[in-house]
Amino acid sequence: MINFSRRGFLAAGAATLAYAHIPQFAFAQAVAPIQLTAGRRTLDIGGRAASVLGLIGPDGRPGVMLDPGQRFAVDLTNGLDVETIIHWHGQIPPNVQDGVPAAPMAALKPGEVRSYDFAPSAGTHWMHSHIPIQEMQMLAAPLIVRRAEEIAADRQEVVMFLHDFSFRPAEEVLAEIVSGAGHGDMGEANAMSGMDHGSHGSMPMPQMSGAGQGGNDMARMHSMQMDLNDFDFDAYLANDRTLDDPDTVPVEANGRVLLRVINGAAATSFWIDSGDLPGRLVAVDGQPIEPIPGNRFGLSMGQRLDLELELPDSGAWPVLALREGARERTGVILATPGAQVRRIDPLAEAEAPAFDIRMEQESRLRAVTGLADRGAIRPIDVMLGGQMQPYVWTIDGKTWGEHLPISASSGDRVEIRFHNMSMMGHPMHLHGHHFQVVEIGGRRMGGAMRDTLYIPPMTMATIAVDAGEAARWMLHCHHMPHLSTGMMTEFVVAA
Ligand SMILES: [Cu+2]
Repeated sequence: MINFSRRGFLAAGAATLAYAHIPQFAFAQAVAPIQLTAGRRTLDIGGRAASVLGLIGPDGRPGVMLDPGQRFAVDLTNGLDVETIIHWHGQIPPNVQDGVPAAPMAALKPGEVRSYDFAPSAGTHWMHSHIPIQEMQMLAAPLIVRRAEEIAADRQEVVMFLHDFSFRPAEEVLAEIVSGAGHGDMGEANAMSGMDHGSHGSMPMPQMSGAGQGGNDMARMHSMQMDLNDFDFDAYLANDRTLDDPDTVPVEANGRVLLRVINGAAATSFWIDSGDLPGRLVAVDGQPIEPIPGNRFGLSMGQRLDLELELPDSGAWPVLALREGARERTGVILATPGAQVRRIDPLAEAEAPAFDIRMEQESRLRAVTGLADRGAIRPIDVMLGGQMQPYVWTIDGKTWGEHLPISASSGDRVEIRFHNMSMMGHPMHLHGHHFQVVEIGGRRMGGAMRDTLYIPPMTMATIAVDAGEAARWMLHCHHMPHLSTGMMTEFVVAA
């Protein structure tokens, strides 16, 4: 292993696991910034060359991994021939470093280099362009910040980064989705368009009911066709590969693995299925939860899951990501030396179910460390609306530009109660904060700490957040076509 005599290597800024055991405080300030480049790369998808975007770190691999105590000190180079800007998803940087075009910093021009420097939040996070069309082209990568206890744990860490991919230009894919010609069940979706889609903050919602409470109205809503996937991508990728040629990770017999799953897809929710391997869900969105045993957990766009897996002996174990409501799947293979790896069909025999339509998974999550109790708070109601035709998705009946900001003062406890009045689910992401899920369907809970909460169709859930830096922070849906049509508002924090 590496010892102190190799500090010259560290100064090169390579953020790899190899030196993870070296105390960082001794020379953290001396470490040069990590060089990160937004550029173009070529993948092999089913034997066909695919030109995609990417965020390449100093070791030539996607993303950044930081040690405990290490600052997020990054020089980002825009190696593209178009403007870009990168959002550090799950981090709480100073607002000026948050990475939204013109909010407040302009995007980086081609060739521009910009320096970032802040104390990062630990956990499984990621980074991506905040321009939807670029995120769809895979301008996205892992951003892992390790905890001291993770370094001490006798556990191998494996990252599984998910994406959906089309050979067609992203502009064309987006245009087809937005035209309503994608697919999905328009007739049923239109059946909902007679409803009020939430243009009034005070609208009554008699049909709302809680997770698992399923009254007649709720049953009726769920029996109507919800729209799960509004585009059939050409491939679903785990670590840039399909199951035709999957990422095969060498593991030790009888070992323990921490699998860090990141859903970087533009418009696909997945179930993570570890099959024969017993697992435990130990964190969501990089935040520890009280562990839940199981071998199948799901995540929507923007969300992360940390799964601890126990390897029983030697062998090869696929860990699959199943596209919700469909047969497509992707995944990685964990294999001990010499193990026989059998091929897995990228198409399952049966469709995977819809992801968490009654928030049953979310309802089971409990934060290890939640927000301090500050008594009853009157929630701010936020309506999520929209439909397939015209393909417009709204927050409080508005799209970006005409949006109604949500206001708070720095240090205030705020509760935001999302009402999804549409027939698609919306993974809602708040910038610059970690929030706690405190209510699902009217039932209070000390739920998970997160930065992205999936609100399924015709469902209501509440988050609590302590308003942070006085600034304008984005609150938006992480479904990229939804975001591109303006499903974004601001959480405006006053001093
Ligand atoms: Cu959405």
